[in-house]
Amino acid sequence: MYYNFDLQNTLLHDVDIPTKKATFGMGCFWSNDSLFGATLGVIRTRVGYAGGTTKNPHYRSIGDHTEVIEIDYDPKTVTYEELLEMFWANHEYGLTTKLKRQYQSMIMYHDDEQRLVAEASHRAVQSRCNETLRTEIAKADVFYPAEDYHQKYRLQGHKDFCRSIGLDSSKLQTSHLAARLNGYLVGVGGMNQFDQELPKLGLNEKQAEYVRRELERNEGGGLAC
Ligand code: MHO
Repeated sequence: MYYNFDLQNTLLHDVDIPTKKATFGMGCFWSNDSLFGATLGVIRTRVGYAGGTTKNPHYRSIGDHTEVIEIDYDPKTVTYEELLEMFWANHEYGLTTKLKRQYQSMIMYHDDEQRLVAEASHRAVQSRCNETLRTEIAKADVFYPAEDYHQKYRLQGHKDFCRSIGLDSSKLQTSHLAARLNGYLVGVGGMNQFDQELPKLGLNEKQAEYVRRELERNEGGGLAC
């Protein structure tokens, strides 16, 4: 495979393969969106509110809902077990951490298989953890997508770049490229993975250079909200 620097490439917004869904609440959804977006096997991400009873939650009127990320993943490339490992490794879930309902630690399963795997992983983490886990496991119910400005939040900070890849509101929750860039731009995924994926993402050389510069600057910097 070679990389053509001159031709106008097709940007990889749409990936049409069979996917499964995973839904996690693990604190502020901006950072989780970047974390999972750059994970191999993750096809699309969107952030929103779920797990509560109040109707039509919004960021400023979230009611009893929780900030969650909904992931469309290719189960042939990444397993639910692997996504759960990332879940446990990337947020606070001890009962002594006092957090509001907005940031509840939550696994929302989409089928019985996911439920069993989630329950087993909960037991395994609990057995090596001194405090009681605050993580809830519940059946995925209504997911309310968050406002556009919360989707791919880190990527949207790069206005001109977003314009250059044609990112409009119709693509914020569906674009594979946007999910990836939302991670790479803050240093998630790493340079090697970015360079390997570059030929299929369809970025031109100027865009690729922009991403490399940001990736290098932010790598290892953490994902604070
Ligand atoms: N520290 C951020 C959290 C945003 S998040 C989407 C803020 O206060 O705006 O919960």
